[in-house]
Amino acid sequence: MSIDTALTTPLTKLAAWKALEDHFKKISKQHLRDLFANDPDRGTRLTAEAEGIYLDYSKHRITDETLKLLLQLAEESGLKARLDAMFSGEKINITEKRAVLHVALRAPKGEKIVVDGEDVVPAVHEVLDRMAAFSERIRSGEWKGHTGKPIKNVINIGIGGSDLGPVMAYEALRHYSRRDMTFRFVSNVDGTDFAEATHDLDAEETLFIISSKTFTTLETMTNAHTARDWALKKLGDAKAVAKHFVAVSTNAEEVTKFGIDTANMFGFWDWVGGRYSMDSAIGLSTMLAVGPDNFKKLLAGFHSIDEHFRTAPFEKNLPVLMGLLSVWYNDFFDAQTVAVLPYDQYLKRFPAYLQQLTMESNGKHVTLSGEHVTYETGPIFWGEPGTNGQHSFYQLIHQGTKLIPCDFIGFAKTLNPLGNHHDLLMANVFAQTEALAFGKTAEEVKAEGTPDWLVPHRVFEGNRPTNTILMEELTPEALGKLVALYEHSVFTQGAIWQIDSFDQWGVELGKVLAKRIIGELEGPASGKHDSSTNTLIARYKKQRG
Ligand code: G6Q
Repeated sequence: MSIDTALTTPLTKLAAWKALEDHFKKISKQHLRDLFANDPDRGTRLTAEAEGIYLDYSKHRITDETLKLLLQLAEESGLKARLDAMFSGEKINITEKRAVLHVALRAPKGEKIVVDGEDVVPAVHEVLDRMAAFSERIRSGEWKGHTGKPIKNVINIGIGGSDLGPVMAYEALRHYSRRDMTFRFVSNVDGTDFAEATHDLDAEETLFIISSKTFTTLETMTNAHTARDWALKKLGDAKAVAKHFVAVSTNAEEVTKFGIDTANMFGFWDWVGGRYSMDSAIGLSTMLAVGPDNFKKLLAGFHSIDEHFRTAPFEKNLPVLMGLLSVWYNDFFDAQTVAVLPYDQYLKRFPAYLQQLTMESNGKHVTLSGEHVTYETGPIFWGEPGTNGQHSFYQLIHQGTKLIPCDFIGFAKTLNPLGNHHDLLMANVFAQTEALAFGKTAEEVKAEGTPDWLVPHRVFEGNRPTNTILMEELTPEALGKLVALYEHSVFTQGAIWQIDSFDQWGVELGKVLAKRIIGELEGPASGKHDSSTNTLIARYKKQRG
């Protein structure tokens, strides 16, 4: 079905949607205990594997019929046509009239992706090559700071998409990073962020990467100017900027105005959304940390899942399956959130990264044609690494009144073999998904000798759905695969919901409103706000003194 045909029919009028509504009534009360008992092969059958990612989706509240209808929904929604449109450079971000081509950032040399009549792949590789050459100069010590010392500290200044990917990737790939160098990330306009990131660093050995697609973002530009003052105060010469500041941006004019030579600027393009940019030049800090070869492996991982998403039949397509299951809970079970639970300490920032990827992409209230949606769109994403979360919020997932589908992510091999730590960690993954699915009945609790009055408190209803994502080892390649898996799952969901997953008008409003009030904090108050805002501004100014 073409995109246009798909979009002329509202989602809730599609045959598959109606069939799913009826089907939901029939199976919503079925328990995973019974689904497994009646189907001994379920745990091997309802799984999919591609590019080293094993996805077990058997512990979901679905039957073969559910899957059939969800796949039919994907067909009727025109997912294939939308996916092809993205890969071929069509302007599918319709509100910003932009192509959406993060997949081009990891396309190998020689592939061809055309936007506005121009093949963009050669330009992608030209920037990657410049990044690699620069990284080698910094890492080898050939690049010297203003006073002749090699660079030992790298600080990325950026926010949102220009921060969350780099921080997440640095933490995730710390095992592969240069241990004799320090990497820090400043995002918040709260001066504390900058002060703490720099207080123990020597400016002579510090490089700032100013990462901003627009080079006009309030937080980033404030931090960038503070960084320049900090560096110049210590280095005492405006010429030092050339050796201690580089920029990652699409805005050469503003970069020049700031005082950074465009020879030290790494570009990207308007068809890279901020939250999809960690594999563009925005990943410069990642490349500096892990080296160009590992960065290439990261890109290769992304690309392998791009190809899988583009070519695999939907019933075996990991991002499509994950996206459809997310729609199933979000729209039929009314689940409000999804918990992402990586059982790997290196992935501690992965949930925060996914929060932006998923919520900024699919937190939309109108369809592509501007109609208010009549169904739920993007769920709230949240999470923490296991096993830490087990000792805090898992209580609510197990015994609370809310249904929270969870993604458990684990690796067969650890990067830090220490005694039996890894087996203990992974035992918890398997135990948690088992407990969430099957729970513990009153009979089982009683059989343990629990007094009657305590039995209800110790019952676990189970029937809590989970994905288990198992991979061999957390390598740069594996990280690329994992991120691409979620990117394309987000795409799948957005396509079904008929929304623009690639704009972010909700973010723009905050940027405008804050600018208006800054003037009032620094000058006379306007008194033109509501009574609450007027009072808060007045009180702040009085207490601030
Ligand atoms: C991401 C958003 C947003 C953006 C930041 C930073 O998709 O657009 O998070 O990345 O607002 O923008 P700049 O890179 O332009 O500073």
